[in-house]
Amino acid sequence: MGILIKNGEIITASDRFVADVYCEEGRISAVAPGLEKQRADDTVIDASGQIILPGGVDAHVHMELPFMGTESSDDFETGTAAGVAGGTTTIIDFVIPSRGQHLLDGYAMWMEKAKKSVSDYAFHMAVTWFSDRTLTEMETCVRDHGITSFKTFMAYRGAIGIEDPELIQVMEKSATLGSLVTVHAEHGDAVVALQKKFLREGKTEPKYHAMSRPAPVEGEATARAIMLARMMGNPVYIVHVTCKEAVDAIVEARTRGQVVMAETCPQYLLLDDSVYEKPDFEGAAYVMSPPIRPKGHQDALWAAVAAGHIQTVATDHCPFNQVGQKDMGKDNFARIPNGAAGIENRLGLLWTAGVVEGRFDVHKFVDLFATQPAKIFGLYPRKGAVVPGADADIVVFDPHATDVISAKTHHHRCDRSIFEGFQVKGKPSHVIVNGRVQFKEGKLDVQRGAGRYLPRQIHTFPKPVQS
Ligand code: DUC
Ligand code: ZN
Ligand code: ZN
Ligand code: ZN
Repeated sequence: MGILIKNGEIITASDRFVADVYCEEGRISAVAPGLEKQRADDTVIDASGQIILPGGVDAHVHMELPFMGTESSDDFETGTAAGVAGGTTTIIDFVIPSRGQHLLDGYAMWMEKAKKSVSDYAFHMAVTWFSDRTLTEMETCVRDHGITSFKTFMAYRGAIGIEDPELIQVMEKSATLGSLVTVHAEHGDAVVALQKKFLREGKTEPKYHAMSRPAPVEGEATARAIMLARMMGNPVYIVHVTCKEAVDAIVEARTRGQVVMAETCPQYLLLDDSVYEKPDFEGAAYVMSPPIRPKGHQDALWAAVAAGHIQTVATDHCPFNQVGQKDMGKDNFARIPNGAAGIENRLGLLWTAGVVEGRFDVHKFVDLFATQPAKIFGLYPRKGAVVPGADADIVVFDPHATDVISAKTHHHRCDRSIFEGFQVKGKPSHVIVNGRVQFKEGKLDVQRGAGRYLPRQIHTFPKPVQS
């Protein structure tokens, strides 16, 4: 049986037009006005007055990630299901091998965990330490498993972070493979020094997490990563950009013609560091790295998004419960597990704050939400597009509906929402995943294990204009 979506307005990264969409066998087979049912048992969705969007691609999530003595609280099933409820139908998670674990062993472990996903998934490979196998295993990742991007952490030294000489090696190898290096940019040594200083002074509350990772920590590392990529001749993608200092480094490089891409997240666009002043340890819910920034940085991020210097908005979804996880750091901010939930909220927040509030147009929205992440990470046009031949991952979006975000009603397996009480305008009425309606009028109907692993293509980036 197929699905026929009638009379919706299709919005893509470049166009908008009213047409019908027919899906069969998991794919979009036709996009045209006046389509008819093909079979008696076809499902027909009347999308009059609604918008048709490609399913969202969240290029930065961490399901069941072992981290800081615990594990992120959404597994691949609950986390991808929450994504579907929020119009995200593809995730790119990270294989993060522990020290001593080889890349391909990490890959096997993550493949096993991710089998329960309800929607499709891909992986970035984090290089967290070096062995004599690392470089050849990077080749295997790209050639045999379609893992065409590598993640590096300039922070978290001694755990998953690497040193500059190792980052340079990853860049050198990646340049020969045509893959993309992505960077978590924070100056690891500076963070450790500031953490120690605050703890020595008896400053243990959540707000000192943010104060131990101020904007210059990120600005310095972002600029350094960009310069290293320039020297080694690599394109580079900076994950979760939060501050003006990092934006300045990115804009400077892009203006010179260097191929630098950047991602930010709704929490960095919409929250400011007053969240760390909440009483009763509630500030811990906002402990993530990089932290939420003081007022002012958000405007710099919006401007960079509008100008195209930041190309994607992902979530860094990495939930931890306040009770039983965040409270591990009750007496020491450095022990609060870093991360928060967000995969379900990206669509509503970005549409509301971006389109409804007039910061950018609908096409930019689709680009940030689905098309650019799919392109940059080698999933386009199978993902990120409403065209014949693409996977049938579609959001039927009601722009008139409203919603209030709350931990009481979200699908994240997490006891807090960092967006508690946020009002959003627009909400999916139907979410189609791989040709099946998996969310309809507020209710999920997902299938554990229905998601498939997505090997990714190599995306060819333009050559730098000048280097
Ligand atoms: N930052 C977080 O807040 N959580 C997971 C990893 C990261 O870089
Ligand atoms: Zn990170
Ligand atoms: Zn992350
Ligand atoms: Zn409506």
